[in-house]
Amino acid sequence: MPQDAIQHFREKGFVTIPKVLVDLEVEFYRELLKDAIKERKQSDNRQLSEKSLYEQSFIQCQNLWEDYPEIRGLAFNQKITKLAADLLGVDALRIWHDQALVKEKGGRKTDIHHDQPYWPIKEHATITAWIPFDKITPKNGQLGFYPGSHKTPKRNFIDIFSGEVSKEDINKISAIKDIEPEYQLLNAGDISFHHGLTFHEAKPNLSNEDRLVYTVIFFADGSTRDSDRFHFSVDRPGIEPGQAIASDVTPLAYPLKEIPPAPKTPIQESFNFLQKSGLLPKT
Ligand SMILES: O=C(O)CCC(=O)C(=O)O
Repeated sequence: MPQDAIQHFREKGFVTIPKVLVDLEVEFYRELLKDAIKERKQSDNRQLSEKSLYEQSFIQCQNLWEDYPEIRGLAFNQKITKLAADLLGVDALRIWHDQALVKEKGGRKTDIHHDQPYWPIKEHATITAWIPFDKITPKNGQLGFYPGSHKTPKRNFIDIFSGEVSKEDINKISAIKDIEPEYQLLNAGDISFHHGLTFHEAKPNLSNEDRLVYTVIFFADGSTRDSDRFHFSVDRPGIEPGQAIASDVTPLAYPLKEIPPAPKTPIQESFNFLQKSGLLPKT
């Protein structure tokens, strides 16, 4: 890892590392992901216009690593996890969750937000690897970051789930005041990393192709749950506020002795509707 990439990440809260995956890996995982998403979303026949505004930003399938053993090779890829650990400056990482984010052709923008408030993790050593399987241009859902916004430790919960985020709400975010987003050009194989506190957004997909992206979120081993805000990654294994977040739902991702098996912790019945929607694993 070049030192200037670490410097860039620490200063700006994001960085793109070029050519992490070779062409063969890109082709292999692209096909696996497409099949997995098709299977997860097989009962969803809605047109884009029939979906909620949030769902018009992307099709979302979480914890694919559980259902699809071959996708574990990507979620726990040691080239990626080592980069993530070095950028955060930590010795060991756990996976929080993975997800496919397909911005469909014609899909709307992804509203501005930062991620950490969605996660009940007390510490701030969190990072997302955003892995595109298409070339990312200004026309197909390009990701943009607000440089330095991760340095403000305040967590602003932005509700991107229930409709367009209003100008009024955006104006309240002091961490992005007078800052313009920096949009990222990426080729398939390149990986964009962002800190959990970095504000970001993505442009609409004005192209004729769906934009296929897979992301994996990691957090420093030893992190603890800070609140009872619901999250599948801690509520499924019953981790209470104050406890270390360590279970087979969020296994060690770096360093890795061997790729972990699917979690044994069962998925409670209350998650049935999210399983049926294809968001969560089947078993
Ligand atoms: O891919 C997108 O449109 C948004 C990605 C995002 O918000 C994230 O990975 O945190």
